[in-house]
Amino acid sequence: DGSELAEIDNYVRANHKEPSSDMFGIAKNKNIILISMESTQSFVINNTVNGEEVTPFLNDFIKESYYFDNFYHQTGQGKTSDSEFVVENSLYPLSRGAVFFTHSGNKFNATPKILSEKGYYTASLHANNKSFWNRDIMYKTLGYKRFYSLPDYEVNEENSVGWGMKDVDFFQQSVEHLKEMPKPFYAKFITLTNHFPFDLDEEDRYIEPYTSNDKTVNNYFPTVRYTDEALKLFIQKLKDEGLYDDSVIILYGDHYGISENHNRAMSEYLGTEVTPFVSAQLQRVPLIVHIPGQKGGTISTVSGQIDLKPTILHLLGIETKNDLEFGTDLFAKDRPDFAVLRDGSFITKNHVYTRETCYDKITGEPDEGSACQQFMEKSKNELEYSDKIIYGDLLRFYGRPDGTGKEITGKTN
Ligand code: GP9
Ligand code: MN
Repeated sequence: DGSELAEIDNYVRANHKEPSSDMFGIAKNKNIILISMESTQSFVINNTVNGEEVTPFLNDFIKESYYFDNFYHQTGQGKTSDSEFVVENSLYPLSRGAVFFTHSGNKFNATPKILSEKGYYTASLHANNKSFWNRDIMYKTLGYKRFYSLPDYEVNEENSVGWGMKDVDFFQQSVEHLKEMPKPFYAKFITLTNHFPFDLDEEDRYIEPYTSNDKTVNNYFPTVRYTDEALKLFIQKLKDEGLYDDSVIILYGDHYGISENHNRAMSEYLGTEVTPFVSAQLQRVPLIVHIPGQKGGTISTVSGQIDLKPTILHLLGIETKNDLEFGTDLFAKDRPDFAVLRDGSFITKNHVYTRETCYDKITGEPDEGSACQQFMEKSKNELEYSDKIIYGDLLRFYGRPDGTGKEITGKTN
């Protein structure tokens, strides 16, 4: 009955954190450029392979942006689509299947929908078949006005590799689409070249592969480096077109690129054994937030993709205190250090809990004390509450009829 929704609502209310007054509305009416970086994990940032930087552009860009170095992906089997889901709804994806397929008929209160209502033009850009991950259907549910997919790009033999259009060409052609969009816009770009099995043409290889007996790990580095170059050219183009200063640019990694099947070569590369603790720490993905006029800095709060929605809305000066969601503004002064992964692992300020073991972050060794105990229920609750919202399509009963206040209506069954 409706009490289920009331319980979830109470939990969300109790955990809501007020936005930082310094940051709230700081980017009001600016464009939002959201970039999903395929399979990009944090370990490549400020790192080298064969003595060469893997992400020279991002390493520079970070210096003039906010960089979150303890930011985790929270995806499950729905991979890229799960990351889109969690980022735009501040709800967890499901433990099985892809919510983009299983619940595209639900009611959601996603960032594109909220921003559309505030006068933003909203678009997703991805040079793949529109029905991949059921995006064409789900994007309507999320409130997108336009999906620039395969037919909106000139794709040929020359500018394709692996899964499809090369990132450099994708971004270059996408700028033409951006130019024709009404302002302000919320535009999401999904890169593709750095996708397993990390195929790349010789001419696009800016660095040499790693050398181990694991081809996947070896080839990962040159494709990451290639996307880094594509991003550099894209940002330059935004500057040339006069779009840079009017846009908040947010880059994040969608999910891991190197699975646990490659622990041996990864141990070699990292110079440390990939234990379950290290494996959980490898679920960090980069999050870079560039705000015009802001110097930025590195922020080490433990956080996840679930936190992006309230963060973006607050930067634009839009309140979220009546939204049913599980994330916390990344700039909120008293935000807790916390991220729960979809497999139930969780990370706090000093601990990592994974595979039923609580690890001390500094030593990487099991902590026999009760440090993780207090977060176990929170982790379980959040995932369960989020699942209930999705399985029960509970946002149907959670209306904001006048666009301002929360109102719980009707019964849930
Ligand atoms: C495909 C792209 C990659 O359109 O999003 O999908 P993935 O396999 O990473 O989910
Ligand atoms: Mn992906």
